[in-house]
Parts: sequence; C-alpha cells; structure tokens
Amino acid sequence: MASRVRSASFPPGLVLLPGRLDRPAQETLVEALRAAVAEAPLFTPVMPRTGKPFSVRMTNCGPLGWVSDRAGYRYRPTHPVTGRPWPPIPSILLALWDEVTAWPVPPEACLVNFYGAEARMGLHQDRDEIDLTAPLLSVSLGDTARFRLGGLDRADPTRSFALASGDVMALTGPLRLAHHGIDRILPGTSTLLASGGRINLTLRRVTPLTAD
Ligand code: MD3
Ligand code: FE
Repeated sequence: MASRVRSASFPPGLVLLPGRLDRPAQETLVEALRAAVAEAPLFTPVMPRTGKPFSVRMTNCGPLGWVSDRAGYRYRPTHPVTGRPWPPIPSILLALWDEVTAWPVPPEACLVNFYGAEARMGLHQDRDEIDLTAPLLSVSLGDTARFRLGGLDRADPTRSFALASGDVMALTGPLRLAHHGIDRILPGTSTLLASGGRINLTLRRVTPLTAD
C-alpha cells in the first residue's frame, strides 16, 4: 500500500487513513463548513483561569459543542457568542463516522478547529467527554500539520507525524486518553483553502450510550 505512513509503527487504537477523502469530497466538506461557520462564527477560546487566548479559532456542529473560557472546559448546546444552537453535523461526516468507527450511535459534537500559519496546540488530553469508551474521529483539511502523539502519562515518549488534507484518523481504546497536540502548520502545503490555513474536525461522542 502506498500510504505515506507505515501503519505498522502505530500503537493499537490508532487508525490513520491517509487521503481517505479525495479532493472533490474535501471541497464538498469545505462548502458545508462555510455554511456552518456563517451560522456559528469562529470564536477565540481562552484558557481556564488565566484567560490566555488560544491561537486556534473554533466553532462546533451538532447537539453539543466544546468550549473553553475562564470558567473551564465543557460541552454546551449553544454558541457562546450568538447563544444559538450549533448547526447540524454535515451528513458526509455522519456517514464517515459510521463507516470508520462502526460505533452504534452517532457523534454528538463536531469540534471545528481553524489554524492560521502560526497556530498550534500544546500537548493535552481530551477528557471532557462523559463517555470515554467511544472512539474519536479526526478529519484534516488544508495545510499539513505536524501532529504529536504521546502516552497516557504526560512524561511518556512522543512521536510525531504529518496530517495532510483529506487524512482521517480514528482513536479508540486506551489511546483515547493519550496526550497529543499540533506542533506546527506547514504553510503553503495545500491549495484547498484559498487563504491558506488548516481545518481539523473532531467528531466526538459526549454522553454515554444509555442516554439515548
Ligand atoms: C489522539 N485537535 O481539538 S485532532 C483537539 O488537529 C485536538 O486540531 C487536534 O487535539 C487537531 O482536542 C488533533 C486528532 C486527535 C484528537 C484527539 C485525540 C488525536 C487524538 C485523543 C487522543 C489521542
Ligand atoms: Fe485534543
């Protein structure tokens, strides 16, 4: 297989599907996201307590959206600025979730991260979801990013690899709580977004299965 990354080097629980979305599918998705962002504008989250702004701008689709402000990290059903419900998750993403994860219930949150050339995301864990057994699905669009993956302990060794436009990554099992971050964006590596930058979409299940 002509993948850019040897999947044999990955720990169990990580599935990387390089180029899973072809260019037309990426373009369709960007159009759907433009409509979503028109309804739920990108906002700049700030760190709990310190109020330091993220370099990444965000919005969400779906019944729940992830937000961060001085009060903390949490999921909420409405946009923090407009107060309106988040727009629906684009159907192409719901289909992708079914195909790749085969999880019995749909995702509740699609976090949309927008990275300009200078944006990054420090090493962190995602643990604000109540159901930590559900998989997590990530889709990358636009400029390539250098992604860093560590272990369950912050001090565990890390590895890094590239996430390019159209790449899809699923995280399951113990890896769901691994530390991870975005070291940097490689500007000019994609023509998908006319003004450059990178979009990452993360599909998440938030509430337990039994809540359905
Ligand atoms: C590996 N976003 O929004 S997505 C985030 O590219 C976040 O924007 C990154 O980390 C981005 O929280 C990475 C891929 C991802 C998401 C969650 C993970 C990888 C993960 C959880 C555990 C291990
Ligand atoms: Fe994360």
